[in-house]
Amino acid sequence: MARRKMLYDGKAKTIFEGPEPGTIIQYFKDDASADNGAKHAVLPGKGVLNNRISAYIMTRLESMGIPTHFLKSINMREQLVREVEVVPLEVVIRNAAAGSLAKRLNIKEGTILPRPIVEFYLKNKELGNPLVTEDHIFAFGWADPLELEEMMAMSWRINDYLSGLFAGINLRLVDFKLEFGRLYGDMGELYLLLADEISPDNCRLWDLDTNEKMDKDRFREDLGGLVEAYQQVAERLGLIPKGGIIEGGNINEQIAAGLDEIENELSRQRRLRGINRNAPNKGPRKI
Ligand code: ADP
Ligand code: AIR
Ligand code: ASP
Repeated sequence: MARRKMLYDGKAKTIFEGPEPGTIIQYFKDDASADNGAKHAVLPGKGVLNNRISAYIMTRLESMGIPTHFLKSINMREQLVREVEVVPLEVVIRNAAAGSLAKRLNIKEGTILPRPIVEFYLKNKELGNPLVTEDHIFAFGWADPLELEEMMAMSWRINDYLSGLFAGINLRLVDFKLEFGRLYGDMGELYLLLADEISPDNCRLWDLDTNEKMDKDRFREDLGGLVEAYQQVAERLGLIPKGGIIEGGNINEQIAAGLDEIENELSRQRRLRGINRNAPNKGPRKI
């Protein structure tokens, strides 16, 4: 097989050129990082679990009307997604205080917020992904008001849906981070898709009975047992067999390779809603 072209080597994923124009492959690595890469470890099995969890969540979201970049899983570490122009913002939704919010405003970790709070961070590693306001976003052109409105509407719906999905497996969705991307139709019209990944790397998930942390805070706070926790999340979601796929700290490649493929059956027929007012008004169209 010809060597694939690598497009980007990130902290947790490598991006390769896809088989068709407009597609890319996300390869989920076992690398864990925190503090903008200052802290790093390789945790065998993490990539396999995140690939699977994210593929599943993206298809669930697609089925309730959220357009996502996910097309299908290729193997235990790779998935095919639509290539998008990533909006340079991280959208964080919080239901309870934790992490940087708890620290910044001195709120006790776990305090339920009076209402979900949305925050935006600029995706800029050199600056350490700073918190920004809507005014910054519009003034510097990182997104326009229509795009931001669409991203926020999707984020609220995702929060409602995922809070219920995780509550159903006895987990509290404390907070999470989303990334969105722009896709242009052949008439220049603009669509926004949910991109990147949704996994315990970018969601805080606490066991509802014990408050045990089942997400990347296990690594950030040196609690240990990250892969076991991610495996527990995948198991509760019914994505891996009971008993798990980790043996002696390593992934059982045979079981992992035999897991069912996940396919986003809705993505190819979805009639996306263009959000660009200036685009020719042809109504929803297939892409
Ligand atoms: P980081 O960039 O923080 O090191 P990752 O290791 O997760 O993060 O790398 C994945 C990169 O791919 C991210 O920068 C993310 O914004 C980008 N990305 C995610 N989904 C898509 C997509 N559908 N098209 C293009 N880029 C994407
Ligand atoms: N997040 C933000 N940047 C990268 C990630 N993964 C996620 C965290 C957490 C939420 O966004 O995983 O779920 C809020 O993070 P913080 O550090 O701002 O409290
Ligand atoms: N993923 C980011 C980093 O590597 C931030 C985090 O998740 O804590 O620093």
